[in-house]
Amino acid sequence: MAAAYTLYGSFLSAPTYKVGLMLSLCGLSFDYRHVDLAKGEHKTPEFLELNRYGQVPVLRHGEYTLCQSNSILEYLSEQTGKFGGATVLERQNIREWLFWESDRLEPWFNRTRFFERFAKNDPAVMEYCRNIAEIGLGVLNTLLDGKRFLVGERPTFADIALFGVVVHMAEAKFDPAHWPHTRAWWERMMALPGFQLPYDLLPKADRNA
Ligand SMILES: N[C@@H](CCC(=O)N[C@@H](CS)C(=O)NCC(=O)O)C(=O)O
Repeated sequence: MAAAYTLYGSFLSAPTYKVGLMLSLCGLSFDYRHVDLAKGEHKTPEFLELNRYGQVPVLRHGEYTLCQSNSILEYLSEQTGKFGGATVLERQNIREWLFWESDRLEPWFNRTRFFERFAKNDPAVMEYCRNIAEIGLGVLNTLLDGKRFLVGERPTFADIALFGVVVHMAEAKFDPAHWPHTRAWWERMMALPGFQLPYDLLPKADRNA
């Protein structure tokens, strides 16, 4: 029998990992469809039917076909009642983190990772992206000082969204030793039941639950 959830993505993709991690931490099994970005499978007419932006991840659940990882995390939190905020302020705080991440961290961090792992670019472009990512990592580290998780005492899907990016610190050639509060939070994330690292969690081929 098909699982209720089908995740389309790539094992190399941080946004795919965010969604996979959320599903895993919620104890939800899912079918997986590998999308080969190198072959351009995300730009085929069939895939553009699933995601008009031509990007992974996509999550299918019943009649819904969803894209944009942070938005999918919010959906899964609503569906499961897990990893959400307990109050209006906590829910706003989660959204605040997600918007900040999409603006100040994810694009710069992931481009830096891309340059280091897959294809070098003009050194000035690489340095520009790395510098902004480092400022973002500094903000994250400072705001984690004295806190167990980003919002309150419990993990929320804001933690899952941010973790899904910074987990690739080594591939982006950022030294975790520079950000000790982030490193300590990282350990707390890894201790959560159902936690898996990206390459353990995401298959390299289609898989049914
Ligand atoms: N904001 C999007 C970003 C998704 C994204 O950048 N996906 C990358 C893979 S990590 C992708 O599909 N890139 C191909 C492209 O943009 O053409 C999300 O969070 O889902």
